[in-house]
Amino acid sequence: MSARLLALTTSDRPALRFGAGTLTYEELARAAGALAPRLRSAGRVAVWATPTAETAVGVVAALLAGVPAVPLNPRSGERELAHILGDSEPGAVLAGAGDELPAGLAELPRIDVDVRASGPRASGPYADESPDPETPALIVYTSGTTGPPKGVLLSHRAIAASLDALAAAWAWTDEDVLVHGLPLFHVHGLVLGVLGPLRRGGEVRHLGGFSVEGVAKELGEGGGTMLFGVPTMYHRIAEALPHDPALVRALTQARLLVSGSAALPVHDHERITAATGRTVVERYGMSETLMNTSVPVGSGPRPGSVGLPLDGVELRLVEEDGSVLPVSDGETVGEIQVRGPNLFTAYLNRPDATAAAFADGGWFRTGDMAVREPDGYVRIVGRKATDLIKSGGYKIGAGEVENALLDHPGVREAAVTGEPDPDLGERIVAWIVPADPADPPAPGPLADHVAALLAPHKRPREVRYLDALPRNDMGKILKKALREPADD
Ligand code: MCA
Ligand code: AMP
Repeated sequence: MSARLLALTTSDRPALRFGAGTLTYEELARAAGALAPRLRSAGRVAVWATPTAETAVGVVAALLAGVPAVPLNPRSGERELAHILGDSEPGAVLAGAGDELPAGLAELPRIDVDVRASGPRASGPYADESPDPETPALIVYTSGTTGPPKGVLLSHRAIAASLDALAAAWAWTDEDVLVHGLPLFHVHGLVLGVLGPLRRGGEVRHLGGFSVEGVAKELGEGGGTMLFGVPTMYHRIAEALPHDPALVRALTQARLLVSGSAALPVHDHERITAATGRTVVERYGMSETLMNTSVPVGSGPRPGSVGLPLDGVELRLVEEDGSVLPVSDGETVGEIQVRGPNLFTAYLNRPDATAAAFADGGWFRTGDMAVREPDGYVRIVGRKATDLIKSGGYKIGAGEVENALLDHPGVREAAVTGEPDPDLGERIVAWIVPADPADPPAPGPLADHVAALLAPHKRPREVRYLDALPRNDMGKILKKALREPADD
């Protein structure tokens, strides 16, 4: 593993393309090199993570400076933003010159990222000398079942190890041009989707935002070789394929189509393969572990499987009582636990949660339930916590949405569940006991309320009204009972 995370060179090959603007490796090195010295005293820097070159340059500058970057969802609501800022205590916020920042960031010194700055070539620990691989590179926030999101500390070591293991599984090289439209405040879009190509010396073309048209254009005539997306994106592609010959051609030409962040339904796998002859490769990861498994490139179609452990990753399935499953029979279900250089360092400020996340021997408990086929391939069958919802590839804790709903004056009681959704995988459903049954709050304002406090992707897509929530003798809400009436 190279000590340096990024392949910053003097080459005039393209590194980043966002829309019409391209930065070569030389330009990236100069822009980030100009910015990095201004960050060294910041302690940590927040990055207003719009899907732009400014975000990529800001993160690269922070890496060069050896300062952890905290990517912020630019659609963060006020409560979520206040929590992340209070928890991570950044010394400055990086943003594009034209970005309008919310009031919650007003107290923080602002540094505008100039992607055309031409400072000295990158200098500092990551250009001149071997960094300490344990240096934190990123702090990425991820939801739990209850409470506010936790900050996941990711080191240079973990990111480099995971990206190199993916490169081995996917034959990913500097010749690859990666196309995607993922948000840049999570591991998928930022670590795999931006740092991945930059580590290989290849190129990323970001669509600005996901669209089927953008994929067809950049993978087709644009010459993209790889596509990364969440299942919702592949579902939308599968829907469009029958009416879009240019999209069929684009996918057929691509070297590698990768899906992750949630399970890609077999039906969507099959529709894409039937239309293009291509198989979508699934990989399985988490903010805390980066990538754990992947279907190796060239292994043939394995819809429904997340493949084999990546290089360096140890994986085991564990029963409820902690005993390790000795069988690979494609039937016996256990929790996936992993160990390896790809793992995070800790949850920021949460030694309790960090300790609870590991079993003896340094095994991380993923909470994902799976079976192992006789040939070692892993198939995820569910999740331990029903209070974690995956919607559009975003992990959302039922508890944080419930707390936000309870802050609405029209809500007396609230419970949140996830229900199957053909597009989003799961959609958030809010079950509400109104404060005034004669005048219940309408679904739209409730969704807006959650979007404004937390983030738009955490808003309920459906609201159901009840006279009382079903509870057991202890007063605990019986979420299973909430699902049943809707199924009738
Ligand atoms: C809608 N909008 C609103 C409201 N309603 N804004 C404020 N208040 C409201 N009430 C806005 C949204 O912000 C958005 O704006 C637009 O309307 C559409 O919103 P929505 O319907 O939520 O979007 P969508 O079309 O359903 O999005 C689907 C998506 C998205 C594009 C697939 O879910 C997505 O980008 N998912 C990726 C998630 C991801 O990267 N996960 C990785 C984490 P606008 O259109 O302007 O944005 S998992 C991970 O990292 C691990 C390691 C892994 O394994 O990968
Ligand atoms: P996050 O905490 O947002 O990083 O999401 C991590 C979770 O996404 C994992 O624990 C899994 O539940 C889920 N996940 C990621 N990739 C896959 C996949 N290919 N198939 C099924 N679930 C996945």
